[in-house]
Amino acid sequence: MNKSAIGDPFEQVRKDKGYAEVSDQDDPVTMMLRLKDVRKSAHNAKAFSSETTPGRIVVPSEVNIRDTRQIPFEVDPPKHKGFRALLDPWFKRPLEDSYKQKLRDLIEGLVDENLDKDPVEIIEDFSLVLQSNALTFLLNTPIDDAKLWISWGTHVFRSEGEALDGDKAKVLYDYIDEQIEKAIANPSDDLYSVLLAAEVDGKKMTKEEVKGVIVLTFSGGRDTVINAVSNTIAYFAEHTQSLDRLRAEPEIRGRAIEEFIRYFSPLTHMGRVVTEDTQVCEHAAKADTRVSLCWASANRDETVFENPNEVVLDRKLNPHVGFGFSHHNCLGATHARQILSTLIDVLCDKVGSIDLLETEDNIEEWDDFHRKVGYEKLVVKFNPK
Ligand code: EMZ
Repeated sequence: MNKSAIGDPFEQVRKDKGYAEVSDQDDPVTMMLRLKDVRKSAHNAKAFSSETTPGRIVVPSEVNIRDTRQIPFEVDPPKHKGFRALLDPWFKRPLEDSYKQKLRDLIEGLVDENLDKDPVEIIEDFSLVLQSNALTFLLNTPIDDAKLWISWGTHVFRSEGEALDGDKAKVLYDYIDEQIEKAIANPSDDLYSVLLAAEVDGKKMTKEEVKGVIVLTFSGGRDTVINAVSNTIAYFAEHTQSLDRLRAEPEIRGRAIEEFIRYFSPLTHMGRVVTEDTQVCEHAAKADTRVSLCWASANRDETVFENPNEVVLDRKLNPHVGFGFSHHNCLGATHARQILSTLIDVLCDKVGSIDLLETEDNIEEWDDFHRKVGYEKLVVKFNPK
């Protein structure tokens, strides 16, 4: 009964010193491991900037595979504020009834298709399909567009194994360039057209800025959502009583979603660049070096969370940073929460139990830290209620 468990490789180092130095493509990273430091630094854009060479704040660094600045994620305040003001209302559309209904239909369809049938491989045949179809709702593009995106596989920048893959990334960039040209020729009510017509701080958005928002929407919400959905299914497979409890107590489902995000931490960490010589946990961090805010470690901080390595479905005090923290908190969080909430509703309504048949873990390696983020392969069988 531990195939669905997500461990915490940072525990000892977090307790002992609070930071860790790891290597990444000749541009080392000092990881911050405690919740307090992570929150404080996320808030302090002057000392810890997101606005450096595009791709550099991502760990592993993406400087070799992209030139486009992702917006608003690689922009600092005050410029960042104008972009968020434009984007926030659009990314809150998942709260609208019609959007919720589309998600419900999609997820119900997927579960129905797989109920009481042969085993289903969740990563490729469920989570990726769900994520890609749901992304058409977020972009407001035809649902059939998802077919092509599904053919790209679970990560747009990585191939099998962990290597960053420039050729694969180019497929996405070329596709987005093409969609932008189409939207210029034939404006519609999709996100491309809305952005192309938009102004930020009195200036029309450039094509490159529009591309930056769209690249982020594709890449930031891809493996993160896939991990969250797959981990939730694996968890219920091993903990039928949790599924039963959520069925009986719908009022705690909201808390359960936050707890899953804390426990799974679909994005391990995100970097910043140090703007002037400073200290991180009494460790000297020099100007122009990289640090990272380790959401996954902060979310297990034993000085904040009681029983941090347990899933407590109705956890009351849960100041997790699974969606980041401060001004850069996740733009797609409303969409992601709505996906998880609909998934849980549909599973409660239709699925009695889930058999866990085969798993192959997806493990990230940061030097000596090996962290499971999800699965390469997850085969289950859904048993009807
Ligand atoms: C970047 C990042 C954003 C990056 C919220 O995180 O997600 C990563 O998965 C991508 O590789 O490019 O979008």
